[in-house]
Amino acid sequence: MPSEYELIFSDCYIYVYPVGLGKKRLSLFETQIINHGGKLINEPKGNLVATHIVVDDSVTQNIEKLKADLNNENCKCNERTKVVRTQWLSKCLKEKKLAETCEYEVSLSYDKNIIHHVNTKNFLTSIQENSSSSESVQETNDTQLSPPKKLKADIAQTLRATMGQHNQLIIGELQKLADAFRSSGDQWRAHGYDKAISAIKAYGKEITKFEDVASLPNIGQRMAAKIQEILEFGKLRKVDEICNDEKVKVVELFTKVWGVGPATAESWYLQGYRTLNDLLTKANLTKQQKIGLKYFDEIQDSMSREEVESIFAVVREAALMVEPSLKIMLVGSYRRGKEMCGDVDVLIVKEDNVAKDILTCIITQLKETGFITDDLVSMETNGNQKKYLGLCRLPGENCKHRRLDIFLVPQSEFAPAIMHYTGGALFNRSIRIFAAKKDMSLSEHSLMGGVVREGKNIINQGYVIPTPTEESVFEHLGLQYRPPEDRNHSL
Ligand code: DCT
Ligand code: MG
Repeated sequence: MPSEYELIFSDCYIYVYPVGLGKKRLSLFETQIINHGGKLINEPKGNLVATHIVVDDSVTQNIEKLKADLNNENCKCNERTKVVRTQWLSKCLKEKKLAETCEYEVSLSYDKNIIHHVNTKNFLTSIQENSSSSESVQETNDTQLSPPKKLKADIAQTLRATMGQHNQLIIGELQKLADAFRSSGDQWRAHGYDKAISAIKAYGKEITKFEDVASLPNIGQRMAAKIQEILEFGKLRKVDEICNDEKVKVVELFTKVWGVGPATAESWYLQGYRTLNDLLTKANLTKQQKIGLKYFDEIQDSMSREEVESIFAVVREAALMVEPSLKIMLVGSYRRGKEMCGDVDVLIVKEDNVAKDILTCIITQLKETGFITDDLVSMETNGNQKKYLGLCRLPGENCKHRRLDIFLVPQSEFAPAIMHYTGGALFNRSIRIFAAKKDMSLSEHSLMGGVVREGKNIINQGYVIPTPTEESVFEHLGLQYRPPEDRNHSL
């Protein structure tokens, strides 16, 4: 047990009743109890009597089920056992002492059906069977039995099993808020949560207490306090408030439709639309939004790296038939090593002197075979880079429609382009901000030096810095090279 923890629960035998908690909150509470000297009652065969049973708020709505479960399984109780809400745990952790339970108790009339008077003989036998020889057996009486310390091996095992889960729980809660703020159009707040998530991912160690996050970059006092709340309660009250709000839920659903931004989603909400079916039957939809709705489920679904590779092979073959000198590569989340990808991002690099309208030829080819099924966006930026966004489907009965993005760039822009389309979005954003601080500017086209800004406005574009490789972009920025798999969070 790490020495910096206060041994708040050293005299407690606590059963955390799992119903309504979810795996991650359950494991978080159990770890906190163990870290703070408590013993868990989680073995159905054990004869330990719980001093406390910790339950989720929702349990109070179905006390009969709680009673039945306690009667049937894991836990032994007696008249002194306190059934308390999770907030009691939080209060103890906050005050670093065993708090009074009265405010948090769940009334549960102990009839004799749920009280297991423990047979002392069995209990002692079980202690002797379970404990290591060096651990002493405490004196007991038959109303309040004091079981021995839980085996160290058990504790270590529980801690191992929960490793990594706190960070996931924290990230999960913060992500819910980031998504809600983003879909409501509050990009500024959403970015704040993105940056905190990024910092937690970059931290790379398990977060178990406030001090772990208080000094991390991009995590201010208020964010740290939210993380502390998650560590204590296993969830954020703000998530419940915001994410359970009908408007937020509906707007979030609508912004998931391809081609729908926060303003449109909100106006649909204000027009009284609440479901995807309302949109389909009543809303005024653009061509893209119609496609987004038609393939809503398929687009939401992410795909394996193998599927990305199969789609890429089809695009690659068509592209090489159009122009054999092209360089074709997978970028986006695939290049960053993600196990599951939201879409297929393909970068095609052409020699600067190749003139023909390559992208149109490739798309025509892929449509003729039925591989590309729907167009979303086809565009040209700065007369040079070209972009195609659409939907495709591999042959075969069970194959789903997948989002396919193809970016065509000239060789002279290769390095900034591959960096941009590899992403991730947050990494791109932070490296651009970093460049700006050095009077440079980084885009998908180029790295510029000697840029002069007045506030947000660029008053002198500066000059193009030659960057033949990604490494050279990092070098000019004075940064150590980061391989794509290390670009899943901000700088
Ligand atoms: N990009 C960006 N800013 C954005 C969106 C995208 O800089 N707001 C860049 C970085 C990644 C690249 O474009 C491809 O974008 P997506 O396909 O949307 O993202 P992804 O990282 O590939 O993730 P996913 O698996 O969801 O496609
Ligand atoms: Mg992608």
